[in-house]
Amino acid sequence: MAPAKTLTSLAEEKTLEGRFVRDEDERPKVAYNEFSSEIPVISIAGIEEVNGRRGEICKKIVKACEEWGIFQIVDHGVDVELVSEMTRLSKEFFALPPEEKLRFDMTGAKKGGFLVSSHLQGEAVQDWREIVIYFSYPIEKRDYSRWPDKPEGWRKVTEEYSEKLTCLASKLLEVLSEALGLDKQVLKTASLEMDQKIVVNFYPKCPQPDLTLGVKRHTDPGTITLLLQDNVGGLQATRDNGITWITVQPVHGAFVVNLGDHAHYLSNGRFKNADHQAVVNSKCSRLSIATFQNPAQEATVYPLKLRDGEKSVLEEPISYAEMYKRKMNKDLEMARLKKLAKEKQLKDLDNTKIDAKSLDDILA
Ligand SMILES: O=C(O)CCC(=O)C(=O)O
Ligand SMILES: [Fe+2]
Repeated sequence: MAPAKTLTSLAEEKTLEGRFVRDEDERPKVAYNEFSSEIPVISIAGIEEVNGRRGEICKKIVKACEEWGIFQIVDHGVDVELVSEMTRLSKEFFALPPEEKLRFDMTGAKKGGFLVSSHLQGEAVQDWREIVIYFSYPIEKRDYSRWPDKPEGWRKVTEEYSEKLTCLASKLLEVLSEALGLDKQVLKTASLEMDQKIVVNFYPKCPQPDLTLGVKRHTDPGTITLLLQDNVGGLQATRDNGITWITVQPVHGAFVVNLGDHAHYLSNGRFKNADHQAVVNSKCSRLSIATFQNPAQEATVYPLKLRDGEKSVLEEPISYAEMYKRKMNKDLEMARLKKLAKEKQLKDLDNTKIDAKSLDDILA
């Protein structure tokens, strides 16, 4: 049998395998390290002090949600030591030999584990990344057999990290709920029992980074995502439908907060769902840890409040499962149309050749 292949081995090759090469219009437009400071970095120290800093912090968060659907937070209270342990263990996992990582191979719809790229959307081109996924909440749905047992200490640290990040996400949802003129628990309650999924992304250095993406352009489907990134850079955002991009400046100890489709719909479009992607580079690998807070499958997706005369962005209330299905189908349809357009282009090119040939015949 051929030796098991992960991306880490492909990183040493001179050229990029065809399955990672993106169409020209999808390729990176801005460098991984050309940082922009457009995304605000907000200190949330004192967020709980109703008669203190809370009002001022909330204003900044809400403005960022209306403009970008992305902001960064510092002074969030998650222990630095915990964050650095989580990072260390993640790096150690990806440095394991391929056969060790592939013991947790997630292909075949297994609930959690290791994947090369993420080929979940039935698309032809793959992302340049390796990932580990855990489903951490609700607790009774945890399947520890899908959590890596190496490196030592992984489970304990991950459990603690999951818990702390759920609390932090809840605090942020309270702010957003109040900003919508609702009681602070409403946004969270709308998720029924909130799910949490952690995706650890490892992007090995890439032989031809200009031709590919670490994660293709997307919006996260859920409510809110807390992303921890190292100091390399690669997260990019657009707010003009992919025409211009900015690279988010890595800030040590910060979490990047992304709003997802669920929050966008519940706020009736007032909050943006962050349109983003990750690019890679040829110099070094990059690590990011995305913690997704998602509603339960049966939670209802519909604006929580409509002002007088305001029209809903959704025609009817749907379940989160239905919202997700429609999103996936739309992605697949886009991929199909793109493929058709490409085939037509090739065919037209062939016909031009035939036409030129007949012209030669006539002239002969
Ligand atoms: O690694 C990053 O910067 C982005 C990852 C991401 O968008 C995701 O995992 O959904
Ligand atoms: Fe994302």
